[in-house]
Amino acid sequence: MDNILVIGAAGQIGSELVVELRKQYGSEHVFATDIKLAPPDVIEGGPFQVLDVMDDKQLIHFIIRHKITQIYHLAAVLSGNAEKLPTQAWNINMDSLMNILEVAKMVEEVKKVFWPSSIAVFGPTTPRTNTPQLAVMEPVTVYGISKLAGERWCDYYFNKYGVDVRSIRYPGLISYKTEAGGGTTDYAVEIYYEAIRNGSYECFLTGNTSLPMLFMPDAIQATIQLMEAERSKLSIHSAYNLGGMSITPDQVYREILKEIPGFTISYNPDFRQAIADTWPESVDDSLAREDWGFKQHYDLEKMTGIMLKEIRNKLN
Ligand code: AKB
Repeated sequence: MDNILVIGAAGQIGSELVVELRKQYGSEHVFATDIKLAPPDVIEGGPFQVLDVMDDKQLIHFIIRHKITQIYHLAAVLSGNAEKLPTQAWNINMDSLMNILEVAKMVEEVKKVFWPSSIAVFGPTTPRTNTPQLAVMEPVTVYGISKLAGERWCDYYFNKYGVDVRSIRYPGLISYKTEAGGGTTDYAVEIYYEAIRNGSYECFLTGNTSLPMLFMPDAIQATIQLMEAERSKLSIHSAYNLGGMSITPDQVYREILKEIPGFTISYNPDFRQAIADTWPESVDDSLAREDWGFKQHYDLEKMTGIMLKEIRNKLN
């Protein structure tokens, strides 16, 4: 029986992944951890503990004590925040990953590791449409540099030590449960909240900035699917491209407008525009589809209906 450790369980991905993993593996087998408190259903639905992934001794004790066999390491400083504190972000993103890779190398019971990469690994010299899995990669953000270095380390630990580490280059993730924090794609979550709260939204990207995005249920399903895939089927041990839907703020605005007729938007691009301008507009994820069966179920229209309904329920 697997015992699963989720690091970053209070975050945008972690808070939803824990709930899904507990349905599939049993509540008592999924250990949610974070340095801050997680949403009530994560804390009450199974084991939850405050754990700092930067503390390698505490980490290894936890893993041995709870006979952990799979680790999802989701804690990271995202692109926007990383630009404000570059050296701290680099240290957090890299040291935490190295702690996890070392533990997985040392503790034989740990069979698999998941670590999220991002479309931020690409840069201004990468082809921006239908970006291939293998392309020029010259990221210009601290976050992107840390994700690219992380991918290389994952591949290294796989080849050198046989650590079975799996990863996805997530596009922007859109969800209603936990608001995103400090990313360049955050507008695509904020816009729904502000449409309901205020009926207006000031967007920090221009209306025609096209970026790949994925609705959280698709991202959670993809993540678990990749972790459950047969190792022999996987041809990538750095991180798989994942595209989802390519959308602009203007398209999201128009979709919301169909349900909230008075909704208004204004554009006031900030430093995140320069980041978005270096990222792909769309991504070729054919390898994820071929190797482990990735499928996208939600488009902009379907997602918008659910986002508005769920955020209304939450705010009420
Ligand atoms: C960010 O905007 O920093 C993240 C990402 C695309 O990795 N959502």
